Amino acid sequence: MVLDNLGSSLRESLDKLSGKSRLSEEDVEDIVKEIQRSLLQADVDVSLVMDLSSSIRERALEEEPPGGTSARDHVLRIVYEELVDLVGESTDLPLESQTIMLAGLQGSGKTTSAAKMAWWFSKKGLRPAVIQTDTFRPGAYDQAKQMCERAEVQFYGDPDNDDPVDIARKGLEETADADIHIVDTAGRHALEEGLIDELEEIESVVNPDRNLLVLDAAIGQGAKEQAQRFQEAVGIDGVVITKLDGTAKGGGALAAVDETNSSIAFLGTGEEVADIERFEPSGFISRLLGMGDLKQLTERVERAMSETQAEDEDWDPEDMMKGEFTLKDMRRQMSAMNKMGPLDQVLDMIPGLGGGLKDQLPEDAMDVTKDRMRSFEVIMDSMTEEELENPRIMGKSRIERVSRGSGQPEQQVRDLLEQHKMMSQMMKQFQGMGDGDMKRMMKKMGGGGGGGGGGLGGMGPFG
Ligand SMILES: Nc1nc2c(ncn2[C@@H]2O[C@H](COP(=O)(O)OP(=O)(O)OP(=O)(O)O)[C@@H](O)[C@H]2O)c(=O)[nH]1
Ligand SMILES: [Mg+2]
Repeated sequence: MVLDNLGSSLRESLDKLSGKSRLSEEDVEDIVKEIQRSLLQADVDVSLVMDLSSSIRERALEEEPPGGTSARDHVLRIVYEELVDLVGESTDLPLESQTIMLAGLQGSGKTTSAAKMAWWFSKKGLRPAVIQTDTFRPGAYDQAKQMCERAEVQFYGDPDNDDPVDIARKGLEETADADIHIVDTAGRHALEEGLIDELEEIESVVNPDRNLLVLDAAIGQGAKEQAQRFQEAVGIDGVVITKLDGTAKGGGALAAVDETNSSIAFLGTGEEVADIERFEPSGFISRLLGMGDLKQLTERVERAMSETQAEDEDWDPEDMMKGEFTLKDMRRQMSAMNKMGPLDQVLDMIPGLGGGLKDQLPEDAMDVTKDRMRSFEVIMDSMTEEELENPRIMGKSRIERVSRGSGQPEQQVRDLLEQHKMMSQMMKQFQGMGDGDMKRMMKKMGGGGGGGGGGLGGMGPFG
C-alpha cells in the first residue's frame, strides 16, 4: 500500500552495507536517496521528505551505534524510527460512546467511510448509528441508507428536510440509544465558504468528540491546503485515507496529518462495508522495509496461541521456552501449528530467521502433515501421564503396549518419539536465541513495546 516500493530498493542499498561496522557519508546518501525517491513517488509532500532526509542523515552520521550493532542495523533502526515518526501512531479511538463527524471534499469517500466505520464499531460490540446530513447531493440519502443496511447499522436521514443542521439535531435525538454517532456531511467540489459555514454550524449542534478528515488516496499535494481550511473551521483529530485499493499510495495524506498535527485513523480499501482497516504504523513499516510482515505473524501466532490456551488454561508458553520440552508441549505445539499453517511458511515470515535457521533444521522437522498429526494424537491418547511428561522412559514394551492400545503401528510410535526428539532440539536452538539474536531482532522491528513482546512469547508454538 502506501510507500510499498520502498522495501526492495532500500533493501538493496542496505545490503551493500553488510559486513561494514561504520557508515560513510556516501552510504548514508545512497540510502537517503532511495527513501526520497520512493516517498516522492508515493506523493509525500516534498518538505516532509526533506525533513525526514535530514533527520536520517544527521542521526546516521552522528549517533554512535550501540555496542555490537552493525552499520546496517544502526541505519535501519534510524530509518524505521524516522518513518514511524513521519506516518505517526494511529488516531486514538477508545471503544466507548462518542460522536464522530466526517468532513472532506466531494467524492472523497465520506459516506462510504461512515457506513464502514459504523460496521467496524459494531464488530467491536458497540451500537453505532449513522446520521446523514447531506442535503446537497441528490441520492445522498438513498446511498447512505443502503450502505447502512448492508452494514446492519442504524441510520437516520430525512430526504424531505433541506436543513442539514436541523437533520443533525433530530438525528441525534432519534438515535439517542446508540453508543457511536457518526455524522456524515455534504462535500463540495472545492473549499467554498458555504461548505465551511455549514460544517461549523453542524459541528456546534453535534458537538463531536472527534472530527475526521476523509481524503482520497490520490490526493497528492492538495492535501495540505485542504487540511488547513478544515483545521481552522472545525479542528481535525484524525484522517481517513480511502481508495487505497487503487494505484494511489496515499502519501499525500501525510501532509494533512502533519498540517493538522493529527494522525491516521482508518484506511479504506474497497467499496464494501467491510473494506476498512484500522491504521497501524508498525506492521505497515516492517512490510515497507521488506523485513517480513511482523504484524501478520504476531497476529497469527497470537490467535493460534489463544485458541490453544483456551483449551488448556494452565499452559504458559514461556515455561516451554525455559524448561524441558515434553510430549504434552509437543501436542500443544502441533495443534497450534495446525491453526497457523505450515511451519516453513510461518518461519518464512520471521524476518531474518526464515533463511538462516530453517536451513539448519533437519528436514523432517517440518514434516508434520495433518495425517501424521492425527495419528500422533491417537498415540498420545494411549500414553500415560508419566510417559507424556517424560518420553525417555518409552522402552520396547511400552512402545508395544501403546501401539496395541492406539491401533497404530509400532513404527509410528517410534516416529512420534523421533519427532519429539527433533523438536526438542529445535526448541533448544530457539532457547539459545532467547537473549541474543531474537531480542535484537524484535527490537529492531520496533517491537519493544506491548505487541512485539507478546510476539516473543508467541515464538513457542512453531519452535
Ligand atoms: N475502490 C474504492 N472506492 C471507494 C472507497 N471509498 C469510497 N469509494 C467510492 O468512491 C465514490 C465516492 O464515495 P462516497 O462515499 O460517496 O464519497 P463522499 O465523500 O460521500 O461523496 P460526496 O457525498 O458526494 O461528497 C463511491 O463510488 C464509492 O464507492 C474505497 O476505499 N475504495
Ligand atoms: Mg457523501
